[in-house]
Amino acid sequence: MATSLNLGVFDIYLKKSVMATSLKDRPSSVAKPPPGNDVLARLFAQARPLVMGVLNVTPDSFSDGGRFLDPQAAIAQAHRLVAEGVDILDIGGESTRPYGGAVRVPRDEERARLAPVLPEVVALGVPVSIDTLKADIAAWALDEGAAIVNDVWGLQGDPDMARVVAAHGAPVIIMHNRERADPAIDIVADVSAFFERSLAIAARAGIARERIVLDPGIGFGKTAEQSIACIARLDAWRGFGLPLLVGASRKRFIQSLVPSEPAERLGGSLAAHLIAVENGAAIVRAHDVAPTVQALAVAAAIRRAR
Ligand code: HH2
Repeated sequence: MATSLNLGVFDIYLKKSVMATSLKDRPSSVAKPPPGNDVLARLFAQARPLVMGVLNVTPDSFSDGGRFLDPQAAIAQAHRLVAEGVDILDIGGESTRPYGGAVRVPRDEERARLAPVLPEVVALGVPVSIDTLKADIAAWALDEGAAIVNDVWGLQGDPDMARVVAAHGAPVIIMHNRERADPAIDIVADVSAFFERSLAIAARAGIARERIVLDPGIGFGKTAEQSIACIARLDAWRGFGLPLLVGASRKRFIQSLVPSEPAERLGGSLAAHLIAVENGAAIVRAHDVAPTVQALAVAAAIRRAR
Protein backbone atom coordinates (compact mmCIF):
# COMPACT_ATOMS: atom_id res chain seq x y z
CA MET A 1 0.00 0.00 0.00
CA ALA A 2 2.67 2.47 1.07
CA THR A 3 4.88 1.38 -1.82
CA SER A 4 2.13 2.03 -4.32
CA LEU A 5 1.56 5.48 -2.76
CA ASN A 6 5.19 6.35 -3.29
CA LEU A 7 5.27 4.98 -6.79
CA GLY A 8 2.21 7.10 -7.53
CA VAL A 9 4.26 10.24 -7.00
CA PHE A 10 7.24 8.89 -8.92
CA ASP A 11 4.96 7.72 -11.73
CA ILE A 12 3.68 11.25 -12.28
CA TYR A 13 7.26 12.47 -12.60
CA LEU A 14 8.41 9.58 -14.74
CA LYS A 15 5.63 10.31 -17.22
CA LYS A 16 6.44 14.02 -17.17
CA SER A 17 10.14 13.39 -17.71
CA VAL A 18 9.38 11.16 -20.70
CA MET A 19 7.22 13.97 -22.07
CA ALA A 20 10.04 16.45 -21.41
CA THR A 21 12.49 14.24 -23.32
CA SER A 22 10.20 13.95 -26.32
CA LEU A 23 9.68 17.72 -26.27
CA LYS A 24 13.44 18.15 -26.55
CA ASP A 25 13.37 16.16 -29.81
CA ARG A 26 10.95 18.60 -31.41
CA PRO A 27 12.09 21.26 -33.92
CA SER A 28 14.09 24.15 -32.44
CA SER A 29 11.30 26.63 -33.23
CA VAL A 30 9.58 25.22 -30.12
CA ALA A 31 10.46 27.45 -27.15
CA LYS A 32 13.01 25.76 -24.89
CA PRO A 33 12.07 25.47 -21.23
CA PRO A 34 14.17 27.69 -18.95
CA PRO A 35 17.18 26.06 -17.26
CA GLY A 36 16.36 24.14 -14.11
CA ASN A 37 12.94 23.27 -15.47
CA ASP A 38 13.48 19.52 -15.40
CA VAL A 39 15.60 19.19 -12.24
CA LEU A 40 12.75 17.62 -10.28
CA ALA A 41 11.81 15.34 -13.17
CA ARG A 42 15.40 14.09 -13.38
CA LEU A 43 15.60 13.58 -9.62
CA PHE A 44 12.30 11.73 -9.41
CA ALA A 45 13.13 9.58 -12.45
CA GLN A 46 15.30 7.58 -10.03
CA ALA A 47 12.05 6.22 -8.57
CA ARG A 48 13.28 6.11 -4.98
CA PRO A 49 13.02 8.48 -2.01
CA LEU A 50 15.56 11.28 -2.23
CA VAL A 51 17.85 12.65 0.47
CA MET A 52 18.31 16.41 0.76
CA GLY A 53 21.44 17.18 2.80
CA VAL A 54 21.63 20.24 5.05
CA LEU A 55 24.51 22.70 4.69
CA ASN A 56 24.14 25.55 7.20
CA VAL A 57 26.66 28.34 6.58
CA THR A 58 25.51 30.04 9.79
CA PRO A 59 26.75 30.76 13.30
CA ASP A 60 23.42 29.95 14.98
CA SER A 61 21.58 27.03 13.35
CA PHE A 62 19.77 25.00 15.99
CA SER A 63 21.82 21.82 15.61
CA ASP A 64 25.12 22.71 13.92
CA GLY A 65 25.43 26.50 14.16
CA GLY A 66 29.02 27.66 13.69
CA ARG A 67 30.39 24.33 12.42
CA PHE A 68 30.31 25.35 8.75
CA LEU A 69 30.49 29.14 8.89
CA ASP A 70 34.07 28.98 7.70
CA PRO A 71 33.91 28.63 3.89
CA GLN A 72 36.52 25.85 3.77
CA ALA A 73 34.63 23.87 6.42
CA ALA A 74 31.38 24.34 4.49
CA ILE A 75 32.93 23.23 1.20
CA ALA A 76 34.51 20.19 2.90
CA GLN A 77 31.11 19.30 4.38
CA ALA A 78 29.49 19.59 0.92
CA HIS A 79 32.11 17.18 -0.47
CA ARG A 80 31.39 14.80 2.42
CA LEU A 81 27.62 14.90 1.83
CA VAL A 82 28.10 14.20 -1.89
CA ALA A 83 30.39 11.25 -1.11
CA GLU A 84 27.70 9.97 1.27
CA GLY A 85 25.14 9.90 -1.53
CA VAL A 86 23.13 13.08 -1.14
CA ASP A 87 20.61 13.88 -3.92
CA ILE A 88 20.07 17.60 -3.24
CA LEU A 89 22.32 19.98 -1.27
CA ASP A 90 20.28 22.53 0.71
CA ILE A 91 22.46 25.52 1.48
CA GLY A 92 21.42 28.33 3.83
CA GLY A 93 23.13 31.47 5.12
CA GLU A 94 20.47 32.41 7.68
CA SER A 95 19.09 30.21 10.43
CA THR A 96 15.34 29.82 10.19
CA ARG A 97 15.34 28.63 13.81
CA PRO A 98 12.20 26.55 13.95
CA TYR A 99 12.00 27.19 17.70
CA GLY A 100 12.30 30.98 17.67
CA GLY A 101 15.22 33.19 18.56
CA ALA A 102 16.59 33.45 15.02
CA VAL A 103 18.61 36.59 14.45
CA ARG A 104 17.47 38.16 11.18
CA VAL A 105 20.53 38.49 9.00
CA PRO A 106 20.90 41.51 6.72
CA ARG A 107 20.90 40.58 3.03
CA ASP A 108 24.54 41.61 2.48
CA GLU A 109 25.71 39.42 5.33
CA GLU A 110 23.68 36.43 4.15
CA ARG A 111 25.16 36.83 0.65
CA ALA A 112 28.68 37.29 2.08
CA ARG A 113 28.36 33.99 3.95
CA LEU A 114 27.16 32.14 0.86
CA ALA A 115 29.29 33.78 -1.85
CA PRO A 116 32.57 31.92 -1.24
CA VAL A 117 30.75 28.59 -0.82
CA LEU A 118 27.89 28.45 -3.33
CA PRO A 119 29.90 28.26 -6.60
CA GLU A 120 32.09 25.49 -5.15
CA VAL A 121 29.01 23.57 -4.05
CA VAL A 122 27.27 24.02 -7.41
CA ALA A 123 30.44 22.73 -9.12
CA LEU A 124 30.00 19.38 -7.34
CA GLY A 125 27.24 18.60 -9.85
CA VAL A 126 24.48 17.76 -7.36
CA PRO A 127 21.35 19.98 -7.59
CA VAL A 128 21.55 22.76 -5.00
CA SER A 129 18.57 24.31 -3.24
CA ILE A 130 18.81 27.73 -1.63
CA ASP A 131 17.19 27.89 1.82
CA THR A 132 16.33 31.55 2.21
CA LEU A 133 13.51 33.85 3.28
CA LYS A 134 14.64 36.62 0.92
CA ALA A 135 13.63 36.85 -2.73
CA ASP A 136 16.76 38.74 -3.73
CA ILE A 137 19.02 36.12 -2.14
CA ALA A 138 17.03 33.44 -3.98
CA ALA A 139 17.46 35.35 -7.28
CA TRP A 140 21.18 35.80 -6.70
CA ALA A 141 21.65 32.12 -5.77
CA LEU A 142 19.73 30.94 -8.85
CA ASP A 143 21.96 33.16 -11.00
CA GLU A 144 24.96 31.51 -9.30
CA GLY A 145 23.72 28.05 -10.28
CA ALA A 146 21.35 26.97 -7.51
CA ALA A 147 18.54 24.91 -9.04
CA ILE A 148 15.73 24.97 -6.46
CA VAL A 149 14.30 27.52 -4.01
CA ASN A 150 13.49 26.29 -0.49
CA ASP A 151 11.11 28.82 1.08
CA VAL A 152 10.21 28.10 4.71
CA TRP A 153 7.37 30.62 4.41
CA GLY A 154 5.87 28.94 1.33
CA LEU A 155 5.83 32.06 -0.94
CA GLN A 156 3.89 33.92 1.78
CA GLY A 157 6.86 35.66 3.44
CA ASP A 158 8.71 37.85 0.96
CA PRO A 159 6.10 39.25 -1.46
CA ASP A 160 8.61 39.08 -4.34
CA MET A 161 9.52 35.40 -3.89
CA ALA A 162 6.89 33.93 -6.26
CA ARG A 163 7.87 36.35 -9.04
CA VAL A 164 11.57 35.44 -8.67
CA VAL A 165 10.81 31.71 -8.72
CA ALA A 166 8.57 32.08 -11.79
CA ALA A 167 11.05 34.32 -13.63
CA HIS A 168 13.83 31.75 -13.18
CA GLY A 169 11.62 28.78 -14.02
CA ALA A 170 12.90 27.24 -10.80
CA PRO A 171 11.27 24.51 -8.73
CA VAL A 172 10.18 25.64 -5.27
CA ILE A 173 9.68 23.91 -1.95
CA ILE A 174 6.62 25.37 -0.26
CA MET A 175 6.93 24.81 3.48
CA HIS A 176 4.16 25.40 6.03
CA ASN A 177 4.98 27.81 8.82
CA ARG A 178 3.26 29.73 11.63
CA GLU A 179 4.47 32.59 13.81
CA ARG A 180 3.74 30.51 16.91
CA ALA A 181 2.34 27.15 17.86
CA ASP A 182 -1.30 26.88 18.90
CA PRO A 183 -2.04 23.52 20.53
CA ALA A 184 -5.78 24.12 20.07
CA ILE A 185 -5.82 24.04 16.26
CA ASP A 186 -6.26 21.12 13.87
CA ILE A 187 -2.75 21.19 12.43
CA VAL A 188 -3.60 19.09 9.37
CA ALA A 189 -6.37 21.52 8.39
CA ASP A 190 -4.07 24.49 9.05
CA VAL A 191 -1.32 23.06 6.83
CA SER A 192 -3.85 22.28 4.08
CA ALA A 193 -5.22 25.84 4.15
CA PHE A 194 -1.67 27.24 4.06
CA PHE A 195 -0.82 25.05 1.04
CA GLU A 196 -3.99 26.26 -0.73
CA ARG A 197 -2.92 29.90 -0.21
CA SER A 198 0.63 29.20 -1.39
CA LEU A 199 -0.56 27.32 -4.46
CA ALA A 200 -2.88 30.21 -5.36
CA ILE A 201 0.10 32.61 -5.10
CA ALA A 202 2.19 30.25 -7.22
CA ALA A 203 -0.53 29.96 -9.88
CA ARG A 204 -0.98 33.74 -10.06
CA ALA A 205 2.79 34.16 -10.52
CA GLY A 206 2.87 31.51 -13.26
CA ILE A 207 4.82 28.81 -11.40
CA ALA A 208 4.03 25.46 -13.01
CA ARG A 209 2.60 22.87 -10.62
CA GLU A 210 5.19 20.30 -11.68
CA ARG A 211 7.85 22.57 -10.18
CA ILE A 212 6.32 22.53 -6.69
CA VAL A 213 7.12 20.36 -3.66
CA LEU A 214 5.06 20.61 -0.46
CA ASP A 215 6.50 20.34 3.06
CA PRO A 216 4.49 20.42 6.33
CA GLY A 217 7.43 22.11 8.12
CA ILE A 218 8.20 19.80 11.03
CA GLY A 219 8.89 21.90 14.14
CA PHE A 220 7.86 25.24 12.63
CA GLY A 221 5.04 26.84 14.66
CA LYS A 222 3.99 23.42 15.91
CA THR A 223 3.88 21.62 19.21
CA ALA A 224 5.77 18.33 19.43
CA GLU A 225 2.44 16.49 19.15
CA GLN A 226 1.54 18.46 16.02
CA SER A 227 4.90 17.69 14.42
CA ILE A 228 4.34 14.00 15.11
CA ALA A 229 0.80 14.26 13.71
CA CYS A 230 2.13 15.82 10.50
CA ILE A 231 4.34 12.77 9.88
CA ALA A 232 1.64 10.31 10.92
CA ARG A 233 -0.98 11.93 8.68
CA LEU A 234 1.19 12.86 5.72
CA ASP A 235 -1.23 11.17 3.36
CA ALA A 236 -3.73 13.95 4.15
CA TRP A 237 -1.82 16.06 1.59
CA ARG A 238 -1.55 13.44 -1.14
CA GLY A 239 -4.68 14.93 -2.67
CA PHE A 240 -2.63 17.90 -3.88
CA GLY A 241 -0.92 15.49 -6.27
CA LEU A 242 2.50 17.00 -5.52
CA PRO A 243 5.65 15.45 -4.06
CA LEU A 244 6.02 15.80 -0.29
CA LEU A 245 9.19 16.64 1.64
CA VAL A 246 9.72 15.97 5.34
CA GLY A 247 12.52 17.52 7.39
CA ALA A 248 12.46 15.82 10.78
CA SER A 249 16.22 15.77 11.24
CA ARG A 250 17.30 16.46 14.84
CA LYS A 251 14.08 18.37 15.50
CA ARG A 252 12.85 19.05 19.02
CA PHE A 253 9.83 16.73 18.94
CA ILE A 254 12.38 13.89 19.26
CA GLN A 255 13.60 15.36 22.53
CA SER A 256 10.03 15.49 23.80
CA LEU A 257 9.99 11.69 23.53
CA VAL A 258 13.58 10.92 24.54
CA PRO A 259 15.62 13.67 26.25
CA SER A 260 18.55 14.40 23.93
CA GLU A 261 20.69 17.16 22.51
CA PRO A 262 20.27 17.86 18.75
CA ALA A 263 23.39 15.88 17.81
CA GLU A 264 22.06 12.89 19.77
CA ARG A 265 18.82 12.62 17.76
CA LEU A 266 19.97 10.41 14.88
CA GLY A 267 17.85 7.43 15.91
CA GLY A 268 14.71 9.53 16.16
CA SER A 269 15.48 11.28 12.88
CA LEU A 270 15.86 7.96 11.05
CA ALA A 271 12.65 6.55 12.54
CA ALA A 272 10.73 9.67 11.56
CA HIS A 273 12.11 9.73 8.02
CA LEU A 274 11.46 6.01 7.40
CA ILE A 275 7.84 6.39 8.49
CA ALA A 276 7.53 9.60 6.47
CA VAL A 277 8.61 7.68 3.36
CA GLU A 278 6.16 4.88 4.18
CA ASN A 279 3.50 7.56 4.39
CA GLY A 280 4.36 9.08 1.03
CA ALA A 281 7.33 11.45 1.44
CA ALA A 282 9.36 11.68 -1.76
CA ILE A 283 12.23 13.67 -0.17
CA VAL A 284 13.65 13.72 3.35
CA ARG A 285 15.86 16.56 4.58
CA ALA A 286 18.72 15.30 6.76
CA HIS A 287 21.86 16.48 8.51
CA ASP A 288 23.20 12.91 8.73
CA VAL A 289 23.23 11.82 5.11
CA ALA A 290 25.13 8.50 5.20
CA PRO A 291 22.93 6.88 7.88
CA THR A 292 19.81 8.19 6.13
CA VAL A 293 20.85 6.77 2.74
CA GLN A 294 21.62 3.45 4.42
CA ALA A 295 18.35 3.33 6.36
CA LEU A 296 16.30 4.11 3.24
CA ALA A 297 18.13 1.48 1.18
CA VAL A 298 17.55 -1.22 3.80
CA ALA A 299 13.90 -0.26 4.24
CA ALA A 300 13.36 -0.31 0.46
CA ALA A 301 14.98 -3.77 0.14
CA ILE A 302 12.77 -5.16 2.90
CA ARG A 303 9.69 -3.62 1.30
CA ARG A 304 10.60 -5.13 -2.08
CA ALA A 305 10.99 -8.58 -0.48
CA ARG A 306 7.48 -8.54 1.01
N1 HH2 B 1 14.02 22.84 8.53
C1 HH2 B 1 14.99 23.73 8.80
C2 HH2 B 1 15.40 24.64 7.81
N2 HH2 B 1 14.89 24.60 6.57
N3 HH2 B 1 13.41 23.65 5.01
C3 HH2 B 1 12.45 22.77 4.71
N4 HH2 B 1 11.92 22.73 3.47
N5 HH2 B 1 11.97 21.87 5.64
C4 HH2 B 1 12.46 21.86 6.93
O1 HH2 B 1 11.96 21.04 7.75
C5 HH2 B 1 13.48 22.79 7.28
C6 HH2 B 1 13.93 23.69 6.27
C7 HH2 B 1 15.59 23.76 10.15
O2 HH2 B 1 16.78 22.97 10.18
P1 HH2 B 1 18.23 23.60 10.08
O3 HH2 B 1 18.46 24.15 8.71
O4 HH2 B 1 19.25 22.61 10.52
O5 HH2 B 1 18.21 24.72 11.19
P2 HH2 B 1 18.32 26.29 11.10
O6 HH2 B 1 17.08 26.77 10.43
O7 HH2 B 1 18.41 26.69 12.55
O8 HH2 B 1 19.55 26.63 10.31
